[in-house]
Amino acid sequence: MISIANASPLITSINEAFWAHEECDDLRIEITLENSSSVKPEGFSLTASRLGTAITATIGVQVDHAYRYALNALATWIKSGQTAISSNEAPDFAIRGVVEGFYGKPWSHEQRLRALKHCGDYNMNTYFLAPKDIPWQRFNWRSPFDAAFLATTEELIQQGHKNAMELAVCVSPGLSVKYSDDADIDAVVNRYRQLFDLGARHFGLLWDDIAWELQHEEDIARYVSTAAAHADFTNRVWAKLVALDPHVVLTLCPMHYSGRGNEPYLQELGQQLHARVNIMWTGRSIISEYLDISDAVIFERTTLRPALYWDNFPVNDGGLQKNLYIGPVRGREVGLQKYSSGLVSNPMLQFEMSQIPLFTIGHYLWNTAAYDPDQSWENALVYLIPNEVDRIALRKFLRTSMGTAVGGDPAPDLRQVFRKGVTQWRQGNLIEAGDIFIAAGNEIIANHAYLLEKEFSKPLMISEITKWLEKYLIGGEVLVGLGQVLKGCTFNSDKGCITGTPADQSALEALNEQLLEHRKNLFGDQIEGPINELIAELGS
Ligand code: 14T
Repeated sequence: MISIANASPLITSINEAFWAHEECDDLRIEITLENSSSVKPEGFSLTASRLGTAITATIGVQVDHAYRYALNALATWIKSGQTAISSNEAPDFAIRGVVEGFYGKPWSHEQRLRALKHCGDYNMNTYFLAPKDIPWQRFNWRSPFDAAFLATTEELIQQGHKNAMELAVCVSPGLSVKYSDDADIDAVVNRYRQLFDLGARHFGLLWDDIAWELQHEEDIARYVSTAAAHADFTNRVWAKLVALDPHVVLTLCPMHYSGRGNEPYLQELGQQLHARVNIMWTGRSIISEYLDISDAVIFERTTLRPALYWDNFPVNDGGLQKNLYIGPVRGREVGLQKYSSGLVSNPMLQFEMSQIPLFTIGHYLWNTAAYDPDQSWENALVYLIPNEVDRIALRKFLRTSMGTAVGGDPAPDLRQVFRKGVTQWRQGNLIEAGDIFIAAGNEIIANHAYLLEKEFSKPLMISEITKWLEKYLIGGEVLVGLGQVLKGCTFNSDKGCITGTPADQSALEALNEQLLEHRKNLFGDQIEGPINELIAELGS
C-alpha cells in the first residue's frame, strides 16, 4: 500500500500509475510531500528510511511532474536494499526525450503507450510524434485530424501525463505549403487547436527534408529567402498558438538541420524567428559522431538561442536498416546542457531494442558528468531483462552489435577472441588457434539455441532481431569452420606463415561467402577481416 497525503491531481495520477508497475506488495510505503524551496525547477528532494517492511519517505518538488523523478529514485533505492537515502537532484538538460522521426514503419500505438512509460522511467519529459511515412504527418496536413487519430492521440497524451511526459505532435507542411497563404497557417493552427483541446501544450513544426527553393509565385514575391518564409510562417502560427495559452511550447525543425551551425539560412531564421520558438539541430552531421560544446556555441551565436538536439542516434532507417545500434550513447559532451535547450533521440524502427540506448540517453541527459556509458548500459539490461540467466544470454548477442553509425567497437568480446586466436596462429600454434575459434563458435551456436527457446522471457525482443539472430548463428558456424581449417593447415616456420591446400582456401572462401550473403550486419568486420587475411596467406 502506498499512501500519500495532500497530493495534487497530477501527482496522484503519477503516483498511481507508477506503483501499479512496481513489485512492492510486501512493503508499506508512506510518502509525505513537502513544499521545497531548495529544489531546482524540475528537481526533487528525497529523504527516506526503512524499518522492516515500512518505508517512510519525504519528497519535495517545485513542479508536479518532477514527482515522477523522485519516485524513480525512491524505487531504485528500495531495490538497492540500503536503509536510508537523502538526495537533492535536478536534471541537466531541460528537454529530454524521444523524437519518433524515422522513415519507415512507425511504432504502433501499443508501443508508444509503453514508450511513454519507459521514458518516464528514464527521467525524460518529451516525446515528439513525427513519423515520416504516415500520411497525416507530411502529406494531408491540411485536413483536420480525424476522430480515430484524436482518440488514440488523447490516450497518448494522458499516458504521457501519468508518466511526466509531454507529447508533442508534429506537423510537416513543407512538401506542399504556400508560406504566404493564411489558409495554410489556419490549417496548422487548427490541428494544434485540436491537440490543445486534448491537453497538449508542446507542438512541433518540421521543415526538414523538403525543397530548399520557394515553390509558389506568391511566396517568391513576398519572401527574400526560404529562411524568411520559414520564420514568418512559424511566427504567424506562434502568435495564434500562444494566444491559446501563454505557456505553450513550439519547436521547429529547420530545413538545414545539420552542419557547422553558422549557415546563412540558420542565421536569417534565427534572427527573424520569435525568441521563444525552439530550433532543432542534429549537430555537425545528420548522424553526428560527437555533439560538442564548441559546435553548440556556434549554433547559439548564429540562431540566438541554444540548440534543441535532434540526435540521430540510434536511428537505423533508410540505408541503415541492416544495422542494430544497441550500445550505449557515446560522444555527447559533458556539460553540453549549458549550451543546449535539450536533446531528443530518434530511435530505431525496432521498438524493444531501442530501449537499451534510450535508457543510457536518459542517464546522460539527467547528469552528463556522472554518465558512464558502460555502466549505464549494464543498468539498462538489468532494467529491461530482469531474468538474470536470460540477461546473460542476450547480453552475449548484444555485444556483437555495439557500434554506432559513426564509430565504436561493435563486437568487443569477439575482438578478444581474435586477438588470442591470431596470436596463436602467428606463433605457429594452429591447433590452439583453431580450438579458440571453435570454442567461440560453439558458444555462439549454443547461445543462439537458448535465445530461441520458447520459454525465453523476452519474446518481443527476440522477434525483433530474428534476422540478426540468423546472422549470429552463421557467425558461430563460420568461426567453427575457420577453426577446423586452421587445425588442418601447417605452419611453415622458415617463412613464418601458414600453408594449406587449395581446398582449405576454397573452404575459407565459402565461409566468407556465407557471412557476406546475409544482409544484416553483426560482428563489425571482425570475422571477415581475419578470414580474408588467412585466405591471402594461404594463396601466397
Ligand atoms: F529532421 C531531422 F533533423 C532529420 O534528421 N530528418 C531525417 C530523419 O527523419 C531521419 O530519420 C534521419 C536519419 O535517416 O535523417 C533525416 O533524414 C534524411 C537524411 C538523409 F541524409 C533523409 C534523407 C537523407 F538523405
